[in-house]
Amino acid sequence: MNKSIALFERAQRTIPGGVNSPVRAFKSVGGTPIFMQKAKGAYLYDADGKRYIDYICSWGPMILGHAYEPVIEAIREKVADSTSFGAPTELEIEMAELIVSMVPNVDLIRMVSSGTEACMSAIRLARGYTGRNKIIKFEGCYHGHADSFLVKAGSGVATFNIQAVPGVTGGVANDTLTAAYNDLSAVEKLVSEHKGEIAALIIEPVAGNMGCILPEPGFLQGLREICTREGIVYIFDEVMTGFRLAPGGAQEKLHIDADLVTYGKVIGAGMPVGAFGGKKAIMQQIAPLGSVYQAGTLSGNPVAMIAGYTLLKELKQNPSIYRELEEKTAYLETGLRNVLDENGVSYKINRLGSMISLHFSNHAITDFKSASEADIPKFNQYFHHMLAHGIYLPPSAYESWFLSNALSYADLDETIRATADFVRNH
Ligand code: HOZ
Repeated sequence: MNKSIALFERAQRTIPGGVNSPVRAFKSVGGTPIFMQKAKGAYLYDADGKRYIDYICSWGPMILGHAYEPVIEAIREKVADSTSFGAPTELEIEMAELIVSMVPNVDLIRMVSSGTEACMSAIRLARGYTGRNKIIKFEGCYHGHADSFLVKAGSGVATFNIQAVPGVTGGVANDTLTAAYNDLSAVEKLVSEHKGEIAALIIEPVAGNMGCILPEPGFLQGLREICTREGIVYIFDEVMTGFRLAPGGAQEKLHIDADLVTYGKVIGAGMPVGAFGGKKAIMQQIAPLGSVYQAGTLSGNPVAMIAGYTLLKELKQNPSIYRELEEKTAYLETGLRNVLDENGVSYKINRLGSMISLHFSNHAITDFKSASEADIPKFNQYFHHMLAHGIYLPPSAYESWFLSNALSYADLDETIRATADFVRNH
């Protein structure tokens, strides 16, 4: 028996389902989750010491690879000064200044401890600012596990096919309106049916929680126009896209201005960090400036701040990283397309920058419905084939893959070869 099987059996005795976050559970792909021991660069090493090429990157943040030396060194140095003060530090100002210098449309930014917390706080702020209750989100988008977002959500909620989450009250669910991704007319309809009631519209500008799904030309701009016209706060959830698609995230890459932006994961270089920020007129409603209350003992934690600051500074100083990442991901895309085409496989690959996903499908994947009509059982077989070949993909067709710049072209070739091997035998 390998160690992961034994550890999973043991974990289930004290941890619900044996995992601390459901998407790790392998419940939909089947089998036993792999328990990791360490990681370096592009590679993960499991409890038995087996090596995997990593395409999850801790769900995004490891843009420069795992255990990136400058980040580790900075943490080592900072942690000796204390793990938490519960009081302000100069480093928090440096972090805020760095983010404001990198990201368009952020005048003020508040640090929190996760992407969930960032999105939850942004929605409260939008409600406080507008005096309205309802929000619009998109089917298959995932903004963390706060009650308001667990309606037609992506990620684990989609993977486990949970239709309604027990514990989310009817009142909260009724205030969350949903539309299909890329369907501007559905949003127009909601807005006219709920005139003057909608506080915010929140979206993943490139969706990463139903596979990778790209906004169609004009979609995000159309939403911008609706929000401006109707006085709705336009929120970009850049937990995955922030600092990954470009130094200024999707706003910069796609040339769209949001009113509020949320961050997580990347902003802490893998430490538990999130943030929300945006226009001064809205952000100054937050306590202690205003009375929209939001707080956290660990917000701006020094160890987390130094990790994120070190990574973001590196990304700012070396914009060539984005070109290299794009080239590597394009190389992977071309290689996969070649072997899939040669073997007559029905597939769709969606990609923007270093976010990519492969769906076994003969129709375009543009929203949650089309993603769920792809051949999920085939993806599950593919996942296990790749895992057996030392390639660690997300354990669900409803997740984007993330590349790191630590990947070598030899790693990408190995991934393409393993895919060729799969399609020849299935
Ligand atoms: N949004 C991430 C995956 N889609 C979160 C990972 C998790 O839930 O553990």
